[in-house]
Order: sequence, then C-alpha cells, then structure tokens
Amino acid sequence: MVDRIAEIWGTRTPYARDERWPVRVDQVLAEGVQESAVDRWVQSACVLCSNGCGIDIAVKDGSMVGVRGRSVDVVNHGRLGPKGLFASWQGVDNKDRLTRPLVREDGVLVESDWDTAMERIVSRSKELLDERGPLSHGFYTSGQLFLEEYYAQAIVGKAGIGTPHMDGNTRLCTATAATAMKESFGSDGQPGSYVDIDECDAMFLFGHNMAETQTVLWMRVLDRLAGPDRPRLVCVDPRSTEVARHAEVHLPVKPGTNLALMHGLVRELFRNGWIDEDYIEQHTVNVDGLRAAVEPWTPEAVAETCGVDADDVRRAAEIFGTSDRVLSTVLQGFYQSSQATASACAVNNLHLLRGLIGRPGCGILQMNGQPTAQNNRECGADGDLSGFRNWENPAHIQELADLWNVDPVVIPHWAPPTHALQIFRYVEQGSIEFLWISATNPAVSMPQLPRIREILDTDGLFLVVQDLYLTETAQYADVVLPAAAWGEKTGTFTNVNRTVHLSEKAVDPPGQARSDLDTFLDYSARMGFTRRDGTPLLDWSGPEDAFAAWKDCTRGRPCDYTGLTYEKLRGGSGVPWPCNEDHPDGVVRLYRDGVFPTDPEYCETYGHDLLTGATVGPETYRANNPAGRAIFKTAAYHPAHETPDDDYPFRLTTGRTVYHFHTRTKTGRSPQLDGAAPDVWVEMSVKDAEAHDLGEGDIVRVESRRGYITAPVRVSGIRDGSIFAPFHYGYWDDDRSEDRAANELTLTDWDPVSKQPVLKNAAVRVRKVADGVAPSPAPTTTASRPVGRSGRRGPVLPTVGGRAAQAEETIAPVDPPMVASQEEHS
Ligand SMILES: Nc1nc2c(c(=O)[nH]1)N[C@H]1C(S)=C(S)[C@@H](COP(=O)(O)OP(=O)(O)OC[C@H]3O[C@@H](n4cnc5c(=O)[nH]c(N)nc54)[C@H](O)[C@@H]3O)O[C@H]1N2
Ligand SMILES: Nc1nc2c(c(=O)[nH]1)N[C@H]1C(S)=C(S)[C@@H](COP(=O)(O)OP(=O)(O)OC[C@H]3O[C@@H](n4cnc5c(=O)[nH]c(N)nc54)[C@H](O)[C@@H]3O)O[C@H]1N2
Ligand code: SF4
Ligand SMILES: [Mo]
Repeated sequence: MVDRIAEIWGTRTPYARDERWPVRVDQVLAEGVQESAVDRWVQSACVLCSNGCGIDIAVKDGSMVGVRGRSVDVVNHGRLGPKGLFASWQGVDNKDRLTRPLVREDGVLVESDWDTAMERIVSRSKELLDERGPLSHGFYTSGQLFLEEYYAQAIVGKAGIGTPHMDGNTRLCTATAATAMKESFGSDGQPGSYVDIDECDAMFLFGHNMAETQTVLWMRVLDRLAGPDRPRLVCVDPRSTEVARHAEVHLPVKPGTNLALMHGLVRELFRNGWIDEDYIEQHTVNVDGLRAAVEPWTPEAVAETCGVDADDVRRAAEIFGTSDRVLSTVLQGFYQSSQATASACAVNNLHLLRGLIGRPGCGILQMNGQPTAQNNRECGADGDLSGFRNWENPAHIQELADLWNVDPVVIPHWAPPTHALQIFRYVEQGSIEFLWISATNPAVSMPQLPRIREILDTDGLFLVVQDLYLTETAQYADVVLPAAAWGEKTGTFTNVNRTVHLSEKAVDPPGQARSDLDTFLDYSARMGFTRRDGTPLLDWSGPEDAFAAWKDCTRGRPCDYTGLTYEKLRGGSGVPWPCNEDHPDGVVRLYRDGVFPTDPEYCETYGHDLLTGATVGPETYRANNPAGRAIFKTAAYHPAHETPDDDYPFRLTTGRTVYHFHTRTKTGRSPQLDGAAPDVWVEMSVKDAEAHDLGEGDIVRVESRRGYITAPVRVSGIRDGSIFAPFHYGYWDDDRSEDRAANELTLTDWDPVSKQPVLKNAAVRVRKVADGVAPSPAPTTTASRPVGRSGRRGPVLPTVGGRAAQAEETIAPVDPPMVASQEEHS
C-alpha cells in the first residue's frame, strides 16, 4: 500500500530502451469495502485528463466504490494517477449532484421536470429561429463529453439549426494542437505515440508540466529515467517543475517568449548541419522561408529576449540535433502563450528538419488536455468540420450534406466557424440571444472574469446550462439540465495518441439526470428537425447508433473509425485510429511513409499566415503545391501584447496543480485531493519576495488592469519577475464572491490562427495586505514546492494523504500489453 497523495507517481518499475513498460496495477476501494465484496468491475477509461488511462470501475449495491487500472491497456499498463484513483468515482458519486431540471421563476431557480424545462428551451429556440434566424443561437460545449454526444450536437447545430456559432472549451485547451498539425501536416491527427517514450534517446517538453498533468505518462518517463540507457531530457518552462528538476537542460523562458527560443533552436540546427537534406527535399516545402525567418536569432539574441542562458540554448539544440531519436511534447505553456500556433509549428519544424517523424522513438505529441478534446475536434462541435473536413472545400460540404441528407446550403460554410471568445462577444453585443453551455464552467475558466460574469448576466439572453452540479455558471442560467456523468452512461472517447476507448455504464444516474446524448436527441426531436426526405434528422436510439453513424462519417478520412465496434473495444485494450480494413488493429504512429495529408482535395485546411491569421485560400495553397509533403510554417517573433511596465511590473502566468482538475467540480469533492490543495496561493521567487518584504504565507493582493485576487504567497522556484497562480479556485465552495480565481486577472486576447486565448501571460502588480498566520496551502510535492523548509510563520508541512490515500500497487509478473511497433522490434 502506498500513500498516493504523498507518492504521486508510486513505485518505480525501471526498464531499458526498446523494452516494454512493465505492468503495475493500481487500485483503490472505498474505506471498509473488501475486494471480495465488489459485485462487478465495469470497463471504462479515465476522464480526468487526455492521457486516457484504461480503468475498471468497482460497483457494489448499485454504487461506484472504487477503481483499478487495466493491465491490458496499451496506455497505462495498469497504472492510475491521483485524480484517476480518487476523483474519478468520488467526484461523481455525490450527494450534491443535480437530480432534477431547474427553471428560473421570478428570478430564482426552482426544481422542475424535463417536459417543462425542455418546452421552455424549445419554445424560446423556435421563437428566435422564426424571428431572428440561426445566428441568434450559440453553443458552448466541452472537451469532456463522449464522442457520440459531440456528433449529435454537431449535427443539430450544423444541419438542424445551421449556426456557425458552436465551439468548445477545447478552444481554451487544444485548439493550437489541432491548428499546428493542420498547418504543418494538412490535418489534425497525432503523429506520435506513447510508445515513443519507450524507444527515444531524448525528450523535449515544451511548456508541458507532464509530471502533474499527465501523471501516468510521467511514470513512464520516470521508469525510463530509472533504467539503464536513460533518455536525455530538456524542459522549457518558467517554473521549477518536477520535469525541470529531472531535466539535463532547463530553459526557464520568460512567459510569452517561446517563439524567440524556437527560432534559436531551429537556427542552430541549420547552422550546425543537423538537418536531413534528403528528407527535406522529398517530404517538405518552404524550407527557405524558414531558414530566412530564424537567421537573426543567435543564441545570444534568444538569451536576451527569453531571459535564459545562451549556452543552455546551444546545449538544448545539440541534444535535439545529435540524438538518434527525439520525442517532443507540447502543451499549454506554448498553446496558451503568445504566438501559440507559430511556436507549436516550430516544434513540428524541428522534427521535419531532421526527418524525425513516423519512426520509432521520434514522436511529436501535440498534446491534448481534456480527456475527450480529440473527439470534439473530430466530430466538429468545436469549430471544426465533422471528420476533419475542410470548410473551404465545397466537395467536403457536399459529403456531409449527403451523409446527413440535408441541403448543403444549410451547413454554414460561408465564413470560418465562430470561436468561443467571439461567441461571448456576440452575446455581449446582443446578437446571440440563446446560449447553450454544456459540460464547461466559463464563469471560472474563461479569461477576464469580471467581463464574463456580465456577459452571462446579459438582459435578454436565454441561457441553458447542462452540468452535473450547480456551478458558478449554472447560477446564471434560465434553465439548468442535470446530466448523467462518466460511469452513468455508455460511449467512446479518444486520447492524445488517438487511442479509442469504450466506457460502459456502471451505475444509474441520480434522480432524473440523463445523458447529454439523450438531451440533444430530445431537443432535436422536439424541434422537429428533419432530413430532406422528411424523416427525423436524428433517429438514433442510443450511443451505439450514434457510433455507427460516426463511422460512416469517418470513412476515408484520416480519423477512420470504420474498423471499430463497441464489441471490438470490449475486454481488451483501447485501439488507436485509423482503424479500418487495411489496419484492423489500428496504427501506432502516422506518416511512416513520409506522405502527409496535404493534398488540396484531402487536407483539412488551406492554412493561414501565422503572424496575422489571414487565410491562405485555395489558389495560393494549390500554387505552393504541397501534394503530400509537409509544410514549414513560421512567423516573425513579436513581444506579447501585454508586457510588464512600471505600473504592472510582474508577468503573471497560470496553470494547474496535480491534485485538482480545472474548476474542481470533481476533485474538490474528493477528500484526499481537496485536502492536499484546499485553497488558492500565488508563487513568487525568493528574490522578488525579498524585494517586496514578503515571506511564505503572507497575504497579497495581485492586481491586473482587469481585476484582482487575494492569496497567500508561496516562495517557490519560479523565475524572477514571474508570478504563478493556479486557476482552479472559483467560488462554489468559498464564501468569497470574486477574489480568488486566477482569471479575474487574465486578459481577452488570442492567438491569431488557433484563436486560443492567451491565459499564460498578463502584467500584474503585487502588494501585501496582511502578515501571514501560517504557510500557504500550496502542495510541497510539485512545482509549488517551497524553496526553504520553513516560512516566517512556522514550518511548511509536507503534503501527505495519510490512511485515506492508501492505494494498492501490484507490480505484476504478467506480460505487458504489446503494440504493433514493439512487435517489429522483438
Ligand atoms: N492535475 C491536473 N491535470 C490535468 C488538468 C488539470 O486541471 N489538473 N487538466 C488537463 C487539461 S484540460 C490540460 S489542457 C492539461 C494542461 O497541462 P499543462 O500544459 O502541462 O499544464 P499547465 O499548468 O496549464 O501549463 C504547463 C506549464 O506551462 C508553464 N508556462 C507558463 N507560461 C509559459 C510560457 O510562456 N512558456 C512556457 N514554455 N511555459 C509556460 C507553466 O509554468 C506550467 O508549468 O492538463 C490536463 N491534466
Ligand atoms: N487562467 C487559466 N484559465 C484556464 C486554463 C489555464 O491554464 N489558465 N486552462 C484552460 C483549459 S486548458 C481548460 S480545458 C478549461 C477547463 O475549464 P472548464 O471546462 O470550465 O472546467 P471544468 O471544471 O472541467 O468544467 C467542466 C464542467 O463539466 C461538468 N461535467 C463533467 N462531466 C460532465 C458530463 O458528462 N456532462 C455534463 N453536462 N457536464 C459534465 C463538470 O461538473 C464541470 O462543471 O479551462 C481553461 N481556463
Ligand atoms: S493520468 Fe489522466 S487519465 Fe490517467 S489516471 Fe491520471 S487523470 Fe486519469
Ligand atoms: Mo485543457
């Protein structure tokens, strides 16, 4: 038994390059429940991050009473992280779940029933469609629903209503991952695989705190680092994360300067001849543009702009340039920072220059964050078009019209789909009067909260919120719909490396709560949406029908699901798409043949200018003639829009801690996790703290031009001049009404190409409001680890979970699951 709050990554199982990662099965059961008393174990996968660990749910007397990792799954080989162990089931099996629809009467939300609630929605919806047309409707959805639910929603929005105003919180999350792959390779679709961790010689983590945000993937890295021929590790992050502590080279860039660093790394590859001329010649276009763009960026120029050591830039470039097999991962430190798409594409460029793609150990993982973000991108409830189709290609629109049997003119394609922040802007301006929010909590997670609250409160807005709990956002709703959660409904979802899992219903939802799929189907039926032949637009009787329809939509596209069925996904491991007749067991890594989906008839986009976001358009795209070759894309570096000045001298960045998931609706209800990180804090460096006469635990007010928060200080290993605040802490469990969510401070600004908001960079100032009475509540086991052992107000106690956090670990003698590429090696 191991305290998995204190020992986040559990016990090491070292292994060598090209060996298979050993199995270790992690299990937790509710206090007092013996394994022999479990009625049944139900197959699923974890939905608390994009890693997508295979999980079995323990059921006893109709309730979830624990979980264990699935030893046969290629993703996790049995392991689970703290969120999977403690929050997956405790976060939903809860007393304060929504059990009935709520409707607003005389200004207050009162309990109601489904008929009343749905009729209110449908009558307002019909009224607005009649009077104002489809552009009066907006949908803001999630990266946490199931594939089947997104596909239903996409069809309702695109073929039923015909509105371009549908997006997901995936815009805040993985829009840049998708965009970077589309710009470089022609389509979304993760080139690499987790297996590349087993097979690489060097790893680069770009703005990715994997240790805390994909804990099980990090276990795999730790096990390689503990083995014989350890990979070399490079970390790009302004904080001293666990990743940074394990790295050979740590580049603590100033937030907002990633692109300058990337230019420097690319330039070193050219300068030192660490490039594969043959690969570039045969499989890419635009190399000359790239060479010219990076020329000014000497290591010294990078050092000056990014605040890192020039020799460290050279060392990092040498590791990239001279290691046989390099794996890169990219996440929010790049995607939510300025010039996001250009910076993420630069990682693709590094790999293309050396031909390190499509080969064992040479993965690119443009990471996802949310567990099902990938599916929203595939299905198109997020501003993409279903099946990775291209908005600007009339043949692709016709394919969808045929699949759905509707007139192609209904499907909005006259302009790019509306991105999330623009949807909120249209509400603010009054043109969207009907907004349906599902499985996301923008009143805490969107930038510039004082403004978001006003928008949610707009006069004349009809707001529907569909959630498990009465969230900060639901408080503003006209109608609240209670949703069935993970474990209470069946469906599929796909993780970072394209692995599709089936998640079966284990228990009944509480009260009248029902699945999001049922709700969208009900709405479609009540609205009377029909196909061209007069039959109902959506006539599915459940998730398996939706999955069958989805398979048709993916035929011949990069995300081909036609070889998958629920039956095939039962019993064993998840399967990575494309899975079809040619590849019945799926595909471990893409682009093995160096052929990319850039053909103009096939590609998902004609691309953008990375500096301005202007579209390239079909003519110019064709003239560039990529024809199956990858495209080097870049832009000139520009400083972030908001940089420090005399009034606001610090750079604020924001992000996560290992123990919480987003706005904590699940992790905040798990005693083990909540106990480990109960309240907000802000991180400052030793030097900055001393200069402001601040010590561990002192209470500060952090102000930006838009708002403020009040929080105790943790003196941590963050770079000088930067401040970090976790964004998890809203107000549902706190008396305060508006001074602890990091997004009180952030600004409304986005990347010109991916439209992903800049959540990692704002100018702030800090002043002390009170002496601390105790150390801050920040965990000691993570990036927020204190620099000294004691604060002025006493020792900083180590973060532990105690008895309640004990989990069982079985390091199994069984054979680890094997995937195709390892078969080749053995
Ligand atoms: N425990 C936990 N795990 C999660 C989640 C969670 O809420 N909690 N959420 C999931 C989701 S949806 C997502 S999107 C992922 C996010 O996973 P990550 O991207 O790994 O997490 P973040 O903490 O948002 O940001 C990563 C790092 O970016 C650094 N950073 C900030 N600004 C910059 C910059 O300008 N440049 C660079 N290079 N780095 C910078 C931060 O210091 C931080 O350590 O995590 C997933 N997993
Ligand atoms: N400052 C700052 N802001 C950020 C970030 C950051 O790093 N810094 N990160 C951004 C990122 S990457 C993300 S992903 C977002 C996340 O932000 P949100 O999406 O707002 O975060 P969650 O708390 O995960 O909200 C999901 C909601 O869905 C509900 N839910 C869960 N399962 C279901 C279901 O099956 N059906 C329904 N109907 N509801 C369900 C949950 O109860 C919860 O209220 O935050 C973004 N905001
Ligand atoms: S790594 Fe992610 S998917 Fe795996 S158990 Fe942890 S939260 Fe769940
Ligand atoms: Mo995310």
